Amino acid sequence: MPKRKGITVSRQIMDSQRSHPEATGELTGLLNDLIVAGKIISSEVNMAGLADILGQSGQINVQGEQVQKLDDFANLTIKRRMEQCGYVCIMGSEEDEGTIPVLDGYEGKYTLAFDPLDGSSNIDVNVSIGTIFSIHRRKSHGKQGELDDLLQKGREQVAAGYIIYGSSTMLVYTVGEGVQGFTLDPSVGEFFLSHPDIKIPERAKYYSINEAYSRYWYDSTTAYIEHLKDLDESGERSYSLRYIGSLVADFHRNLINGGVFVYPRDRKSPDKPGKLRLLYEAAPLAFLVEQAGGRAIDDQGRNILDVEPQDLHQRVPLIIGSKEEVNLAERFFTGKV
Ligand code: AHM
Ligand code: MG
Repeated sequence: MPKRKGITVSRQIMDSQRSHPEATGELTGLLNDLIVAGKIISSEVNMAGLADILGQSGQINVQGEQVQKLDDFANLTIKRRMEQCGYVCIMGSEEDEGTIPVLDGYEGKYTLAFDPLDGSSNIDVNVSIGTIFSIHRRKSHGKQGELDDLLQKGREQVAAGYIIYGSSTMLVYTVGEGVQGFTLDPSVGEFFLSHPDIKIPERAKYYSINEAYSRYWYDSTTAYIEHLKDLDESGERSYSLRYIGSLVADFHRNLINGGVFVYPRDRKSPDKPGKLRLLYEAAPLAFLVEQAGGRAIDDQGRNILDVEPQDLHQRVPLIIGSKEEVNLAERFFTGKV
């Protein structure tokens, strides 16, 4: 089906459902409900300063970090809407230690893993933040879903995406047929197709890494980043550094303009494989980047989509972005340079 700029996201989702005669409409329903949750969060994010909702709630989340009020709001908004949507059987959220059941009688055939508000350290300072989501088909046959339904490889995702609350609110998603980007027109409350068939530039303009941790980097990380900082053959500087500290915002910029984002493991916490979580941060973005022509690997050169999840909140070193730069990183990280 042709994708015309300006069509609504519901039209686009319906069109992609029509090209699959076997589809039951459940994924369409799920995405539509998730989008409503995203619009509610977007409106709350925009009101944050005014509504005096900013600031920390004082609670500590399962990752041991301070939970901020908007995180709570986003988490609750998604849980409340999706537990009764009838399309999911179990959920996992960055903010909840265990799995999240759905209401009795509303069990559906999909699972939902999400980071309700990624980039939480940026909430108070008006910097872009976002919601990341990952959808799988359930495997178990009981009534409620099980943890194992969530612990599936990224490769088996049915859909994934994010909503970024930035200078405008955008929804970027894939159902495995390319990547579509929509911009929210807040005056009518609709997402309109603004970025059809997004392709990430093959060469990166930017690299994104937290350089403050460089003293703890392993040699492979240092060598790779030093290589990026070197002048190219013509004596020019090839890259600029951009690091927002919201994965979703760093990823979005790199997706549109070309870039590579690196969050490696380091010497400070050798037992911790980086910071980012596989199920609701790395895997959904890996699905998107692959659909857009890019790549995502861990520091062993493994495709993120092939990493077997063992735990709901599992962390994974992440190298993601433009194909050529990820190929280059792979050579450094796997000792082939
Ligand atoms: P969060 O989910 O609690 O917001 O944490 C994840 C965030 C990512 O958005 C971002 O890329 C990373 O943490 C930044 O971490 P650091 O401050 O260590 O560079
Ligand atoms: Mg996060």
